[in-house]
Amino acid sequence: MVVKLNRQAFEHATNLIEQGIHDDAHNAFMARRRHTWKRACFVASHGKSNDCSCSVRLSIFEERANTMSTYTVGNYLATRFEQIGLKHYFMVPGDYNLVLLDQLLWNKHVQQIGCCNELNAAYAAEGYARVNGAGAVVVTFNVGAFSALNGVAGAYAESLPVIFVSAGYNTNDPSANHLLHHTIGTHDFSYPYEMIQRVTCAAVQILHAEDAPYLIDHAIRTALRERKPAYIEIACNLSTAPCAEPAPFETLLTSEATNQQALNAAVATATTLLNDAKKPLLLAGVHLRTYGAIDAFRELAEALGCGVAVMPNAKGFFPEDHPQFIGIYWGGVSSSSCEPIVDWADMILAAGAMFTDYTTVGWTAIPPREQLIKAEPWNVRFPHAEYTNIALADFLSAVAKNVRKNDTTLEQYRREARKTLAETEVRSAEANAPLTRVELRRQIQDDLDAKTTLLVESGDSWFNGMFMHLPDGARFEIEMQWGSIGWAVPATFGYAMGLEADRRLVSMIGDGSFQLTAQEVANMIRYGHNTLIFLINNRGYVVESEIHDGPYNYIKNWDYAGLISAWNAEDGHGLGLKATTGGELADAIKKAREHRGGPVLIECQIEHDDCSPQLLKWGAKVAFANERPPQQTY
Ligand code: TPU
Ligand code: MG
Repeated sequence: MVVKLNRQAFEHATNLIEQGIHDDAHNAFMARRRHTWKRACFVASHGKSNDCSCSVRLSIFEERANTMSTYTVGNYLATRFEQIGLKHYFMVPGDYNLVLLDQLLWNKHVQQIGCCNELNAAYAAEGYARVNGAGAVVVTFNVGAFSALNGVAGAYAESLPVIFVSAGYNTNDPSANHLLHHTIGTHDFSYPYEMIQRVTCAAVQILHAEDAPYLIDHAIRTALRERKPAYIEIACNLSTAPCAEPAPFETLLTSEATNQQALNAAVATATTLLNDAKKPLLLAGVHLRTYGAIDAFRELAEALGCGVAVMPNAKGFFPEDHPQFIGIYWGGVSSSSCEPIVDWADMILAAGAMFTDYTTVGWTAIPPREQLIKAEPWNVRFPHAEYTNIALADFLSAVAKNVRKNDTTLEQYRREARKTLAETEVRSAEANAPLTRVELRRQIQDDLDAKTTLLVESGDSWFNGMFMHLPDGARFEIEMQWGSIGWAVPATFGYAMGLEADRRLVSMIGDGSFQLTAQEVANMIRYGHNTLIFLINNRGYVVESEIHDGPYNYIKNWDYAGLISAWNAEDGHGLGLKATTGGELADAIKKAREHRGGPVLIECQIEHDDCSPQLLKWGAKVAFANERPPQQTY
């Protein structure tokens, strides 16, 4: 048999065989060049070129190749993915990472999920980490990594461990003085790694296969410990290189331990301050979930018996049906009756709180230093002392065991709340009347149940979602620290990928934000997610209009509901509906509840100026904070 060989492919195959690389995924790839592969096998085992009909000798060689190396660098990473609890990872292929993707496919327990672009893939991994504890995104060299960067930085800001994997250049290229595609066209290879280092808690470059186990483990261990993204770059010619089998997963996990002396001192100080206070109050912050302190916080709340307010980015971390819940504390835009009680308290224990311009309404809602115990992930700040090396959950739980009951702030809240109850009741609108924000909110509120996660995008959706009541068991997701519009669609996709089978996901997304990353709805259709999206079409960037208006806040309208049929193409089962009245919305929600096999998008059309009163107030305060003139320094 005379076989015409492609010289380059032949050399590549010979090279791989010499390295002992021969697995299923690689076989599938090589099927297209079967003859070249067989000839290379034969030459490798006989040292000369010949007819490759000798299948017995060939299989002996293949067997040897298989036993020579059972693990590759890519397999190692795939095993670690599985061990950290990933059932999916998100990716976009590119020539540098194709072989790595083959190597990851080798692990059948972790599914590869393609996204429309790398920004979406990173957001999807971030959304997945919210529900699953960790996520991963795999991209190609530079062009893929740079696109993903916004989502990775977002995961850092939101404290979510996302393993960010990129293929790197071939290890031979720097010394060969080569110029490469997907670079800025210089011989400098250092800038991507340096840039990514700034938004990850650990960044490693695998340039030698023997370093892979240590470096991969270091990155993953740091990400899990610090609850932040970590970067792993694997040279494109190393993912198939032989590699040690991963050590047992337990060896990877190390947790920092609380310093017992510091804990004792901090608990004694906190107990004295809380017991001496007349009006103690608890404030739940965003880090409670990140650092596994939700249960300990509740334990402390029940021991203290006081009022419990929740910061906007911690909504859902203390049950809203709990008798001690007094609402969302967000300064001047707090839920009804909450702000006066927080202002009235004389000692506040803020657990895992982050006081930023957004969460404090332009720095107008920070409890005074002398009335604040600020329990942070690894330290506790008192008015006159600070103790470090204390895990948040350990601290809260220990204080709970020492503190005396004092329900003064809760009793006062109940008095206040009785006064304002009548104001918050909302009656349903006429079915044929044009849809309003109040009616929209009322109907979405009615649609929430204990199995729902409500995910809200930046914009007025924050405010609409924030002041909805979460039934016990319902969850809430918001990206308040990073606040990048376009997050919600792909994060919804990623979150739904990791969601428990008996739960449902409802997302509220503004028209402006939707336009950034809309195409990921196509993948919700591809994977048959039963997600419900309320697309709030208020014709533009209303949140920006309320901070500072101008012509730039008005955008091209789209037929949002109509997009679904385009994305369905020949095989999808998404459903796009439009609601312009309360009656149409009620009808659409009913249809959405019954729909199966794909997402439902309900385009809700409301007036541009029909926004939350809280947004108006918040927008004015944030604008004021933004517009502070530069300080004179002379
Ligand atoms: O409800 P609404 O109209 O406020 O929401 P919509 O329509 O989604 O508009 C959001 C407008 C908005 C912008 C333009 N919110 N924040 N921004 C600024 C911004 C720009 N680019 C990114 C990536 N993130 C941002 N937050
Ligand atoms: Mg809008």
